[in-house]
Amino acid sequence: MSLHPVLSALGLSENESGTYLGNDEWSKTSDAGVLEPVNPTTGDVLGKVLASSQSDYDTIVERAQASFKVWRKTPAPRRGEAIRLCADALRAHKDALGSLVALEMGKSKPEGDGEVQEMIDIGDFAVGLSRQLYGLTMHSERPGHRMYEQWHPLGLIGIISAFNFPVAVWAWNSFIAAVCGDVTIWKPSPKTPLSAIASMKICNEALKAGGFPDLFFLFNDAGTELAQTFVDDKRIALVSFTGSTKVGRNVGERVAARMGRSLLELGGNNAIIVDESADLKMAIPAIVFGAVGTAGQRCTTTRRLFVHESIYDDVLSKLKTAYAQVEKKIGDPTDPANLMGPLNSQDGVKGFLAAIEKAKASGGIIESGGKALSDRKGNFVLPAIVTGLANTAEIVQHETFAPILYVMKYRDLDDAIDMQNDVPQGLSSSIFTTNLKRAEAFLAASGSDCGIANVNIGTSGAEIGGAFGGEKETGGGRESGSDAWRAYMRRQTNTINYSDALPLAQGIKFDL
Ligand code: UN1
Repeated sequence: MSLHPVLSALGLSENESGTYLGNDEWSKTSDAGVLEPVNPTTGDVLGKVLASSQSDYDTIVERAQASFKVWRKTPAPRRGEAIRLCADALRAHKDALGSLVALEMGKSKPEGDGEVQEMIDIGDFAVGLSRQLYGLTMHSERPGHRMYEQWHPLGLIGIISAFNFPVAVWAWNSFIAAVCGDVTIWKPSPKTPLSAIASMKICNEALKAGGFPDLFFLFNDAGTELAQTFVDDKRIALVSFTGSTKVGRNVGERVAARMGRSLLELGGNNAIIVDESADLKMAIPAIVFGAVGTAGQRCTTTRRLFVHESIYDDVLSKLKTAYAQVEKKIGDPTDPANLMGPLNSQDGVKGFLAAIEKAKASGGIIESGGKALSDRKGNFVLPAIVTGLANTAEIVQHETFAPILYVMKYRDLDDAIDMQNDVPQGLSSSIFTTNLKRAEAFLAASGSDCGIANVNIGTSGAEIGGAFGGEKETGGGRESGSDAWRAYMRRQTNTINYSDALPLAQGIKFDL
């Protein structure tokens, strides 16, 4: 095995410890299993990552608790300074880390760089936020009383992230949590441990140089045992989980059983509606980026398309032309000329092919792609456009984490909105229209039921400034911008009596 140049550019070796224990120490445990992340472009193993043991985990939690005791007393703007250093370090490493994300996850180099940009952006956002963790003041009903609320750090935050955003989702959680005064412990996807290790090294070095305590810890699990310990651990105040609805449901139930908090970012089944007034010069590229970007492995990927019947044939033919262009630019994701890389794993390819078979068996017509590129190494597929299925078809209702776009026709906008809402998931949605009334109808309370609803923008590619997340089986969590920070803090309501009397609320009399 020869070391890939993208790894050496970040100072990584063929054998890495997957456990950051704090105190500038990476675990030397070698009997807890090994992760072997695979290059999805070639099928070759990229390196070996030593997994963490139960005793590593215990050390991490104990050190994180000790760190929290110090960090919670550190003024929030000072906490912001720590994250400013992390964002600056990421700026310096953007190209190298973006390449590693492309290499290990398989997304295109511009999307890998974009993911690192999201980390930088959330870092900047967190720095500003560190001076804006506002509470409200209320008017007390009692004379001589003052009432207000304040937000305190919550404690240890657990982050379980998925392979598709191997670094940005960690930053969304850990940077906001850090300015909130929390300490985070990260368990990344076993498919992308190297991107996680590199991110930890970059940020922890920056924290150390700035004289800050350990805020970020990391462990990697070779099986699922430690992950379960983590989810069940009462010392972890909040578990932020990104992944499938199936696993997320289990995480949510287990955390609820111990009265902990969870933040769930689960599956999506995102749709775009294209009405008869839409500007197709914008709609077509937005649909194609939404459907084939990250090879269909974003939770915000466009999976369903509802097109007004009057322009249906035109849209379908334009899409097929665009897909033919994409097919010419499928290849090594670290080459910036390519638009689409491989799927992250062979399991992903199997899921893609099984969905195509199921679509065909249900009467679906494959208008474009729908095949694995089995003449090449790696996990490459041709993205699929499928017509002829109703929104109610089982496969259309299901999130297949691969580039498959189901295209359907509609006549009335109300029907299109009903269909777009009629799935178990509720993450992202959008409409392409130049008609103000239809745009507003889509955004109204009776419109899209998703956490994200856009006009003349696709379903993927959300900015960090807004709250990110969705309804129904997407899990209800919100991360990133707006007031999502509140999930990482505990609210305390304070009433102070500065009078000489003791009036009770609601005018209750209690005379001794
Ligand atoms: C995800 O798909 O897991 O909106 C997150 C987007 C990105 C985040 C996606 N900013 O596509």
